[in-house]
Amino acid sequence: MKDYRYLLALAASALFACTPKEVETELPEVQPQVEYSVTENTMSVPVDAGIEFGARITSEGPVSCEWKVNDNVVATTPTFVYVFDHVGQYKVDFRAFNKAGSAGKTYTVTVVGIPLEITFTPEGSTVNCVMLEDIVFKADVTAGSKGVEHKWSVDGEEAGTDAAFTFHVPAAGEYTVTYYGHNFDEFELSRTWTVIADELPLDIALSNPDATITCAEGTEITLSANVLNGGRGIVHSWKLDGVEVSTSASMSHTFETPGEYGISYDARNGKGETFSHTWAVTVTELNTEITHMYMNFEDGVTPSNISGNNVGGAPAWSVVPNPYPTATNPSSYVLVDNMHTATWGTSGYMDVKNISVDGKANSTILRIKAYQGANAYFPYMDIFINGQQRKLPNKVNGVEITDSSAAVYTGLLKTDDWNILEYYASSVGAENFSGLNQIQLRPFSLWGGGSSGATPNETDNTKVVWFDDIEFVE
Ligand SMILES: [Ca+2]
Repeated sequence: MKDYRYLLALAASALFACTPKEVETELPEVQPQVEYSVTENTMSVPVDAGIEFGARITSEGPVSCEWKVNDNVVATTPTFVYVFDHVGQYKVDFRAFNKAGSAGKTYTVTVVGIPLEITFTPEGSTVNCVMLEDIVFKADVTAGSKGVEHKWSVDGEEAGTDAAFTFHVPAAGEYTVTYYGHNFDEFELSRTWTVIADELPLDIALSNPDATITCAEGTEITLSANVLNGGRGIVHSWKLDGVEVSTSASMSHTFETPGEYGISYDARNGKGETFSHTWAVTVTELNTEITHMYMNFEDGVTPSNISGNNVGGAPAWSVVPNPYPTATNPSSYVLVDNMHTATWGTSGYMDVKNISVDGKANSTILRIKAYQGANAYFPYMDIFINGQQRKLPNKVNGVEITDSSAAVYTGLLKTDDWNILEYYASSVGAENFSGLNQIQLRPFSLWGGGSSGATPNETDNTKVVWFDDIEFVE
């Protein structure tokens, strides 16, 4: 650069001239005498700058001039400007001729390029991030931008050729990001970063994210943990009632016995992040019953094999629309025993005769629904096996009666819903109901089997009870 400025200064201040041949009037007696604006034979100049060369002829007479760059004639004037557009070394020759001879000078010109200068982003050589993050790398060229070509690579694989490169970190791990750039003058620059990608925070999807599990006895429960992120160094621990049963990503257990259980899952990864979940497990008795519906009255017709009390000369029993449809019995039609206008004490008996239904012989339970509202009755039924035996249900609304008393039944019988009453064949000394042809319902019975009071009222003696769904259960 120093040489270059010196050269230009000389070029601007010197006086240069070659005398045109046509004005030549007399022969020169000596070869040309020349002064040069630059006396050094070597110089260094920057590429693409215009360089002025000059020669001043000090001798008398006509002289021809010729400038050559690498042996190519580029000018025939004493002064010329030349642009070196490529880096390299050049030979610049000047020659002045007249009839007496010639004089000249040779320069060796070194044309230098402009070094590539880049400001890189990120600044440091290590980039810490988490997986799946986008890291933006930039090469902002601040000098020597002519003909710059960029090349980015990740672990040796070419990844981009623009000035900016976005690296989408695919997974946890370590990566080497390399930049290589060069410009027209073959100046090069390279840079390397180490990208250290951590995992995402621990995240686990459970096969069952609920807090409670209900299943029947004998059910195998399988739970699994699908580690979505942060699984490096993970340790699983499944516990059943506090006892570890699995250290893999899943656990299975067959619950043989009804009851309440607790399952817990704990996970911890290599960074110490944790994940926990607990399940309250309710194991119920296996429902293996097979039911055989005998009568549900849904055709709206009063069956001919039912008989009982008359009131006012007409049967007290009939099939009617269900006045109390509830979740327990949402059906359309039911059987009613209506002796509301009767003025005498009665148990309101109704016979169901000639009972015939498939499966009865295998059944051990006779089940019937009854709606008795607030009536202070007890649902006696006469079962015609081994004679005529008057029985209360063995199970009311799913609760088995083990200690029979008026208070127990009163406590179990619902006043605002249908009751599910179950009578066991065993209660009349039978293994099953194969021998059953007749039952007699006595819905208005008092404790001990006696009849309800004579005068009806709306609180505990309406003398109306509804029935539905007579079925046998294996
Ligand atoms: Ca019904």
